[in-house]
Amino acid sequence: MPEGLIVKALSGYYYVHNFEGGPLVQCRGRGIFKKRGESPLVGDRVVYSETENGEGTVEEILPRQSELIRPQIANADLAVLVFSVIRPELNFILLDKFLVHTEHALMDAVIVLTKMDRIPDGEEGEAIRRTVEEARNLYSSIGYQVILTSAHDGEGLDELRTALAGHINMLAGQSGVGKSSLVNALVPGLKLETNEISVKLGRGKHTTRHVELVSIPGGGGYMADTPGFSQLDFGELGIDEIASCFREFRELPSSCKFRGCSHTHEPHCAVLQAKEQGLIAESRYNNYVSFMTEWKEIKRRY
Ligand SMILES: Nc1nc2c(ncn2[C@@H]2O[C@H](COP(=O)(O)OP(=O)(O)O)[C@@H](O)[C@H]2O)c(=O)[nH]1
Ligand SMILES: [Mg+2]
Ligand SMILES: [Zn+2]
Repeated sequence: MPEGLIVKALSGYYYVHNFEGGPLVQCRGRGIFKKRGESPLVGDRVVYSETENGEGTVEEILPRQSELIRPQIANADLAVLVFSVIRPELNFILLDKFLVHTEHALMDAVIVLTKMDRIPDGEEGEAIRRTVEEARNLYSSIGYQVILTSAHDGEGLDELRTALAGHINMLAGQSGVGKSSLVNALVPGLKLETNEISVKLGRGKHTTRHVELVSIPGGGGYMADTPGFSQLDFGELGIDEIASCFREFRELPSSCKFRGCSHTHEPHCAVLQAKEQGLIAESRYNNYVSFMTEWKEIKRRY
């Protein structure tokens, strides 16, 4: 029986993209799923059978690696963190916050800087280029790929395509940074609306916004058309999880003297020592401290 990937779910139908190509197959789920309390999700790899009317039946959900809730999607394994270099300007606090959340979700991340074509000449432009270089050096030294792009002149798009290949990708980033423009540039013929004003969803309100996966041509993987990580508080994390979501803290060769070390004042703290030695960047450390403060604030409120 053929295998494929669910790219869309709507009104009880699952739309399956066969890895070999061809049109989407409109499928119903097997009755047994309901009985077992299973429900196929966008992003699930499935085995399906073809029925006579040109439709199909999802027969089996292949083992799921992960499941995100907002947007609801299975097997998303790469977060594409989009920041523009100008308008809005690069925001390292937000970047580090996204990275905490992607690490917590066990997703790898690539950092995509957009609007490179928009950097002006002169002093302002030079300052921006310095910041971009700084960001590239810092985050690639931690182990994240950083790609400089422009949806307008095509800079970096081949590199981005290569990074996304073979993954189920999810975009994240503030509104206006160029997420939709980027997807449109990667997928010829697609016309996601740009300059869309994003509607803030009320907390706890279950507005179903269905997510769809767009296949990136040329074996380039899939991209979710709905951005993720929109609610970026630390409510779902434990206090000691924040530090472990900083990749370079987690990967230090030595460990702290005290278990449960908060890496702020304790003697023989490996993180503080690494910071002193310049192995951990000031900006990353400072953001860690402010996230810890924010975490305590949130817990106090609950
Ligand atoms: N100059 C330039 N403008 C861009 C680029 N990418 C996006 N924009 C503009 O930035 C605005 C917001 O883009 P959009 O894709 O809607 O951002 P989103 O909210 O993140 O989806 C639009 O006016 C785009 O035309 C780029 O690479 N270069
Ligand atoms: Mg958009
Ligand atoms: Zn420590």
